[in-house]
Amino acid sequence: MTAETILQEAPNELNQGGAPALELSEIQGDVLLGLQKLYERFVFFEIADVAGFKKALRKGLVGRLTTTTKVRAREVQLQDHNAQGQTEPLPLVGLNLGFTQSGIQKLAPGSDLGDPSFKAGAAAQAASLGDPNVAGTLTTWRPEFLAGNIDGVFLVAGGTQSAVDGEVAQVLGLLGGSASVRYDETGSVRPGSQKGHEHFGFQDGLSQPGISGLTTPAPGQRLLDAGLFVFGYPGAPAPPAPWMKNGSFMVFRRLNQQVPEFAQFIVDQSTSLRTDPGLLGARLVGRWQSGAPLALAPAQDDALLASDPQQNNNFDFSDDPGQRRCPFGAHIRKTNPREDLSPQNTAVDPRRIIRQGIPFGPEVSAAEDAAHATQQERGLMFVCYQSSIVNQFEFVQINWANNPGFIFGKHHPDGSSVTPGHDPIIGQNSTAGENRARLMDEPLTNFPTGDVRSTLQMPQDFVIPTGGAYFFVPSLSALEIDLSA
Ligand code: N7H
Repeated sequence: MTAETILQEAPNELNQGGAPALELSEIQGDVLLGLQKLYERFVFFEIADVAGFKKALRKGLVGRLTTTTKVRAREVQLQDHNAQGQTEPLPLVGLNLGFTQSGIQKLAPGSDLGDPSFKAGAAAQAASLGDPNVAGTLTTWRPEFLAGNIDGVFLVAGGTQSAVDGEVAQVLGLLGGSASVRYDETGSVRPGSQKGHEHFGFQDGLSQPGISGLTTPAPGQRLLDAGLFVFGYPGAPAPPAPWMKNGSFMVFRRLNQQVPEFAQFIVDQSTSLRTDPGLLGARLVGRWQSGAPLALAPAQDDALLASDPQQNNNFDFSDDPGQRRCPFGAHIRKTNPREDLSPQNTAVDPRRIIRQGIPFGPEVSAAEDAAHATQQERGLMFVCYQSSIVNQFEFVQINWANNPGFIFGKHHPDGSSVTPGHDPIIGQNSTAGENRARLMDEPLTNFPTGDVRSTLQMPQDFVIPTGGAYFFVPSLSALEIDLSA
């Protein structure tokens, strides 16, 4: 089927299993499926002239936004393009738009969107997420994210830098003087064989929740209520405002990654623990750099398994009660413990998020490699979508990743109890001021047998938050009618 046929045939509204049809032409395209992106520019802005901004919305901006319907059609267009052996990226661009609490107040004064963390804003919440702070004052955030003047963000994504820049120029032209750019940064997919891998070298974007009414689930992929991610469907909190239907909360976090330091740490620790560096890295993440999960490939990497979507999520940890395959503290087990909490995942499902981030910053230079020290910032522009920031993103970061006791009630095969430790990738320990040292249990594998007790000491952070903002990403008709009324 070609992209054109999909465009003509794709229903804008889908229905599956009795659930209300998803209004795909109302939902912005990054939320459920993700804008197609090799480059993505985040343009954070302040609204200077509310009437002028609303006029720009009605006069052209809303019409340029990329819907979920369009993203689906482009998936087919890109498959066609790749199947024809084309290697040049298509110059497609996608545009999405979200607003912070202050932006919403300018456009719809007095609105309460019902999420206390959205209302407080990301900067106010960051200390409780464990971001480095002195008595609540954030010490690693860029000043632009602390100035309190970000009202919204344009996400401009595409296949080439020039296509993205061209779209940003169009958007800024339509805005005229009604908004001023407060921060602007471009992320990009990493080059060559690292395409799809984040800066520590691990394949990203492998495990996403399935959406009822939209996804044909792969083995091991849970099919969840759309309302966990978009308002107006089963599973969503009751929206205080009717115009929140088909909208979603977006969390943006600018997360620096100390890549040369992380690489050297893995080398040093694997030497002192007498283990293989590739395996040690995999035990921190729960997947090999290729993406193969330790749950299915506990002893050695398996590139075929890694690249097969029918296999690479087909596990639930129920056959690994003693962390012989995957440590309880590994990043993917901490952030999605699957059957560890309850049979059928019922305790985990309400915490899931849809992740749509992109790396930023240059590749590690030879000088950085030699010095084992970061000289140029790089990391992940982390983006995730949910219908409750409090119960989803923040719950996972605070109660799971940062909590050394989580996953609770676990035991070693010898029956002794386990403290899994911090998530070694994103866990933040701000409980002892400047001493942010963290631990993770069982960096050394006991697969298939063995009873060696080991602990990984992590004196430094490898992921350092440097900014963030919480947004509401409204439906297209909310932008056309309610917010611009
Ligand atoms: Fe994580 N990493 O390279 O280690 N993440 N993450 N993440 N993450 C995942 O499944 C990474 C961050 C989740 O269902 C993979 O797509 C890095 C935050 C969740 O199996 C890899 C950073 C939060 C999953 C990484 C970072 C999460 C997940 C495996 C920051 C939420 C799915 C590939 C710089 C609070 C788990 C994949 C599942 C997967 C990495 C951030 C959450 C490789 C480097 C802030 C829910």
